[in-house]
Amino acid sequence: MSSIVDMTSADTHCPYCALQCAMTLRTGAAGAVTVAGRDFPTNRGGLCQKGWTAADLLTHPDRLTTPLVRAAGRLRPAGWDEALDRIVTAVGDLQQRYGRDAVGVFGGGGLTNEKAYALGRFARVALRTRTIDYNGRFCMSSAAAAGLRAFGLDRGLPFPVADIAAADTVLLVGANPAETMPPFVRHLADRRLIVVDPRVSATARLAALHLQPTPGTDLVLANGLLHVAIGEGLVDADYVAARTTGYDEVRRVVAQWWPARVERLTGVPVADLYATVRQLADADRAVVLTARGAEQHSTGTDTVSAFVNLALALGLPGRPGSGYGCLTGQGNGQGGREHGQKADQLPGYRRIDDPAARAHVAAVWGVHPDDLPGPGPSAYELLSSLGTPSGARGLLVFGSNPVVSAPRAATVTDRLCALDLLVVADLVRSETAELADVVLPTAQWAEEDGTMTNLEGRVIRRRRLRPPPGSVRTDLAVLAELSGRLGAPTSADPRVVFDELRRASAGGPADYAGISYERIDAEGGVFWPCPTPEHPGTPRMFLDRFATPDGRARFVPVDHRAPGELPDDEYPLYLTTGRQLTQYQSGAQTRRIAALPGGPYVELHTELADRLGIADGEPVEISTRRGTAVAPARLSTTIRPDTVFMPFHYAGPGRANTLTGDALDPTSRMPEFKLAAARLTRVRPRAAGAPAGGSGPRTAGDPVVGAGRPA
Ligand SMILES: Nc1nc2c(c(=O)[nH]1)N[C@H]1C(S)=C(S)[C@@H](COP(=O)(O)OP(=O)(O)OC[C@H]3O[C@@H](n4cnc5c(=O)[nH]c(N)nc54)[C@H](O)[C@@H]3O)O[C@H]1N2
Ligand SMILES: Nc1nc2c(c(=O)[nH]1)N[C@H]1C(S)=C(S)[C@@H](COP(=O)(O)OP(=O)(O)OC[C@H]3O[C@@H](n4cnc5c(=O)[nH]c(N)nc54)[C@H](O)[C@@H]3O)O[C@H]1N2
Ligand code: SF4
Ligand SMILES: [Mo]
Repeated sequence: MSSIVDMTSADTHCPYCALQCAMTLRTGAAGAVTVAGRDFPTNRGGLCQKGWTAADLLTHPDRLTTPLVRAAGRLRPAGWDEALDRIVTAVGDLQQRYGRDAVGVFGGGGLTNEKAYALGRFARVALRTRTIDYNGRFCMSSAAAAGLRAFGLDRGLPFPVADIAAADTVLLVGANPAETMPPFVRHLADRRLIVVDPRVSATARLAALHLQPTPGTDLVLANGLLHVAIGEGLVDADYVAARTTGYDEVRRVVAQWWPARVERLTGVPVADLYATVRQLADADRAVVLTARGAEQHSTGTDTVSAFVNLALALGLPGRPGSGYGCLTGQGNGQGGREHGQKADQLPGYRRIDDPAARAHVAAVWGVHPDDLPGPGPSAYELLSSLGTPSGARGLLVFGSNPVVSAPRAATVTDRLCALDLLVVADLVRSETAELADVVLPTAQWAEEDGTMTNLEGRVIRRRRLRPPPGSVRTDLAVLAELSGRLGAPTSADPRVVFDELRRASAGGPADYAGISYERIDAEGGVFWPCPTPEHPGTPRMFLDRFATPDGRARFVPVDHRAPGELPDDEYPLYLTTGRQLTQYQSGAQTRRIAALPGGPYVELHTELADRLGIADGEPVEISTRRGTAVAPARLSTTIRPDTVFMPFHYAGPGRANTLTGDALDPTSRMPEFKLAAARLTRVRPRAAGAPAGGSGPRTAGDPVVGAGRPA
């Protein structure tokens, strides 16, 4: 295994998604970095196109190499001292005038554990603000909330990926890993695969059985499946009696969801309900997995609970080789949600409103527990209140590009523009960085050390190949520098930060105390919880007991609720959004990589296209109550005719989040990315001389960028 001293090669993991495929980086003669897949349980040597091309960004001309500060309305290069002084002065001024919570922090699930931890500490100790949340709220928060209430603890997959590869039946709900985690698909080979998706996605094409529900009706589908399981006598009564509570109440709720009624609401044929339940119940080992298609709804937490109820009734969770799991999305989507960048959280997955947790973490941080702020607003609430009397006036963004990825993005963009201070730490001039007062250039994955926690809960090492170019600093160095200037000095060394994280997490639900860089190097990763150096780590959870006070999993009665909005005469279609293979998230990284093709589009059924007179490839206008986007039509015969799909990776006229709404899940505060009522029209012929929109200079009131920043 290469070490950080050997600067010509490094064994590390991909910078993008939570599968964290293992790769070896090498520096060639001319300084170019090559990428090779490396054998690891999650990827078995495979990489997708994004992984293969990840190193292209290291030397990309768009890469930021110096800080930028806004002067006379434009961003210009500046030295670190000028940039950092400007931030510290503005932070002091805003907190003096408006209170400590007036400066906020927005983090990301792609940050290493060390960075996520340092960001939370920076907010609570250096800024002493309660205003901090992160983009994971937009990602797996509904599954996390449902996992917590059922199992008492949230680890996306409470078992290794290898268990999925050995299961007889796998039910995938709202997950499209063929495009979102391609090497994962090899684990599904020869499994009986059932996919629930309103589109015949690339993953649905691999399935033995594809259920194609109306968007937003997954909860009803799950309740219907449980109804069938009960009716067919397939409930595991011994398991339910020995390992769970609350079954009777759930049974009463699902009694009303008889198959014909479920078919009417979801569009899924009764016969498919029976087939699904039989294939799950007949299997020796069965796994139920949810992802964003089921979760990114204002009913997302309850929907996941409904699938957990089904899994519990069939006796799956905590049985070796079986279970329920959520496919976490971002590179460190798991670890990023454990160490304190969440609004309501302290390191080790502790609650910030728990006095014992506050006392423990305050002692590690050397502050008085009363000086730690309380819980803050959730991501969308934080972003949509910026610059208002109740919101923050200053914001520091690390690892997110909300101008493209936040729901109701035009509103969020206007709020970002209303800030007195916007600081963005990024690798490139993302759409959000373009609006900033100060942009801080940070190191890329191949230039830093740290740990990531993959979708399995396995803590792995990110290893540095070479130092960052020019004056570029690591995020940890930036946070340490800012903390020092604000009077709360910390270390910029990832090992030192990780050791502090271990102490802060000790005794908490996500206990990393026994994990060290040396152990990870020697063992190829360690699964949390791992409370002591002697502890072997925990690949499989809940085998003996769940993490609830009585050790039993909790059934949670959940029933159908209407989504934030439904199609009507004015907006007759369902719009859903998601991902395509070659692009990652807001696209700030992958849109810049020439080898990765892409471009916005609207996928619609040929029947709908015929009705509206739309030809394949023709630009169409798509509108919701929030606004209008324009993108080429992509005709298909496999999507539901009442539903259209857009990828969300693009800025400008094709930005999907111009269209999404702000309905939030009441428990997780997850926005409804996967459902909006929409109208589709052909683009009317433009009047001569009118601009095409989006490509001209940024001006106040621009529908895409929002108001310009004040000079
Ligand atoms: N290529 C690529 N890979 C990625 C990412 C990326 O941006 N690009 N991002 C990473 C991240 S952060 C995440 S969170 C994961 C996400 O991974 P996935 O959850 O697999 O991705 P999505 O495309 O968001 O949604 C999955 C599917 O949900 C379906 N869907 C839409 N509405 C509904 C509904 O109401 N019910 C059901 N059952 N299905 C519905 C969509 O048609 C889509 O095929 O991907 C990770 N991997
Ligand atoms: N309509 C719609 N919208 C969605 C979704 C959807 O399905 N539909 N999915 C949601 C989901 S699941 C997610 S996870 C979000 C993601 O959306 P974003 O939060 O925007 O995620 P990224 O595009 O990964 O943003 C990462 C930014 O940080 C930079 N960056 C990368 N690594 C680092 C680093 O180590 N340090 C620093 N300082 N910067 C870094 C990148 O260049 C990029 O500009 O989007 C959400 N938005
Ligand atoms: S599947 Fe995810 S981790 Fe693997 S190479 Fe692709 S983007 Fe990277
Ligand atoms: Mo995500």
